[in-house]
Amino acid sequence: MPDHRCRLYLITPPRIDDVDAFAAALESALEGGDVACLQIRCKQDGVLDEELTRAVTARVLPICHAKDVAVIINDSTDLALALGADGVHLGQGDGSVKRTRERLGPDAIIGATCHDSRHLAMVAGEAGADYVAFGAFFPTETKEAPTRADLELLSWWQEVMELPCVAIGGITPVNARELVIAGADFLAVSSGVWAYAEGPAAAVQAFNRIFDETNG
Ligand code: TZP
Ligand code: MG
Repeated sequence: MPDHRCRLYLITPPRIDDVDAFAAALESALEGGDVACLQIRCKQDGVLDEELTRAVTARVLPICHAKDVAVIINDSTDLALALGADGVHLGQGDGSVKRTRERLGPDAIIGATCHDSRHLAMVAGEAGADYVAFGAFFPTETKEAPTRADLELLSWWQEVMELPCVAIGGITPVNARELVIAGADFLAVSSGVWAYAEGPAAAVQAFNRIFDETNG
């Protein structure tokens, strides 16, 4: 059993057609229980939609900050800076962690996609990332994930490293427990919350129940 409580790391849905409707779904989700952060990931066919990122961020920043939920921008340090977000999530092609830290300063949250690689994760940690993200743990339709990560990677990381690790990819309340037990510090979830049959609030509640039950 992990000796700390795992937390939920929300990712925006793959499509947002109506920013106000999404804001309402987010408010509902945050009523469901503890959420550590929201990653704003607005991409169309793998390309960052800057305009939508701006619109979504402006709309949801006050909602998130009222609940102490950090806002993290996917891919773009420029946008994170321009929009006053709390941090940025970098893919392996989104710029160096070191340079990003220089630009955003010591208090910003910087996360790094590390696929299924211990090496990439150690490099990101050395460079000053606040967390490393591993995945995909399960099949997902939200993104074409190039790698599959396994539970052993989480357990190894948790045992050897202090830096928090985030598990991502196809996570739902049905399959989350094993990731928490293996040592994930955060579960990053998109469709498992927004497409949950009983709605986003029930999904957040279900995840938090699992975190409570698996907290050592
Ligand atoms: N990176 C690896 S898998 C993934 C990302 C952004 C998608 C996560 O979305 P879902 O719907 O929780 O699988
Ligand atoms: Mg990216």
